[in-house]
Amino acid sequence: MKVVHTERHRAHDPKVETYLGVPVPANEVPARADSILAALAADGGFEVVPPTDHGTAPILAVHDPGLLRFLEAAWPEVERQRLDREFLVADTYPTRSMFAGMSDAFVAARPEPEAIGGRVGWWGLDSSNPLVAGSYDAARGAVDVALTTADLVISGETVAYGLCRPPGHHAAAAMAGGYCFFNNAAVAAQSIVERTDERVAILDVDVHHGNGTQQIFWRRDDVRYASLHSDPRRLYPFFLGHADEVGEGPGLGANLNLPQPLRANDATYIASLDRAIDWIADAPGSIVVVSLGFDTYERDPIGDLALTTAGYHEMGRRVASLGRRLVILQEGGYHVGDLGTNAAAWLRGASGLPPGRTIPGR
Ligand code: SP5
Ligand code: ZN
Repeated sequence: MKVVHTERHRAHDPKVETYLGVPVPANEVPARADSILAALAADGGFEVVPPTDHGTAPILAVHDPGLLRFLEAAWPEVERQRLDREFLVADTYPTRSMFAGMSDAFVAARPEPEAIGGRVGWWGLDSSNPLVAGSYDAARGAVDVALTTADLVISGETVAYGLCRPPGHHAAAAMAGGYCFFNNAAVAAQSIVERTDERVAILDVDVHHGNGTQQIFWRRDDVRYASLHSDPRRLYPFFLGHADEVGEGPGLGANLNLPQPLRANDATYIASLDRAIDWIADAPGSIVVVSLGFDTYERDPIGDLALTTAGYHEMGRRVASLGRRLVILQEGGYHVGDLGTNAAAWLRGASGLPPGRTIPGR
């Protein structure tokens, strides 16, 4: 299997994030990609290839140009003002209640602030998403990885894996958040729709609901979105991801959320996965974009489900059994020690290979 990867991700190297206002070690770190690459190299069945530069046009096909302008300008502005800090997050957000009673049109006409402190809240979901000196460059690299993975599949590979870092599925059209800056999977899906004129499905198996992907395709029927995730009553992103979110307008019925119970095991989870797979099989299209997270893992430090390495192999096997070509893109997964082993297991399953010797005896 081809693996698309670039060292550009290293530029996004936050040391600290904040959890409920308290500094804690960052979770979304370069060592995640190292873990995956090491496991795939040890396996031997993977060929690493670099991405090609796709420019900003595919990003602007799903994102507000203001988000791109902000992300590009944010760190230079921190430096220009000589703000002495290692990362930037907001203090102040345009929360819905601030605009209660005001018309949609009036709210939509509120101007983007000029001050950096206002802009970072305007374009951000949450304060545990540190933006650092190299975040923009790394995020551009992750989009190129996603698009190159889509290119490989469009030009004939049955499956390819993009080691995207930073991840993407929390990023909405006009919002970064949740360790995500650009929505890699949404950009790839949009590009596939444009270039194949086919419908595309996105299957999101990160432990968190992909609120950004859902938002981008909410009113569309050409990209359907299915997500398995921890119930948002318990876990980030808290405000979206419930089972009654089914899309609106032309997109009505093209969004499927399958919230999972606390500590869901392989059997429980895979029963839901089979539902999502059947739902995708019901619609036309030959390509599925997989938002692949391993924060569903039993030892993940921020998730609350209990999947195992063996479960990942079975998941990959079942997703491949759809018989569609797969553009597999990395999202979350924060148990750095076991991340690579889990990725290798999933990808071996998706390739129709047995679990293999990279599975530990544990
Ligand atoms: C792509 C992805 O997986 N994004 C996840 C974003 C999660 N943001 C909230 C993280 C809060 C971590 N809190 C750690 C507390 C452990 N008890
Ligand atoms: Zn996640």
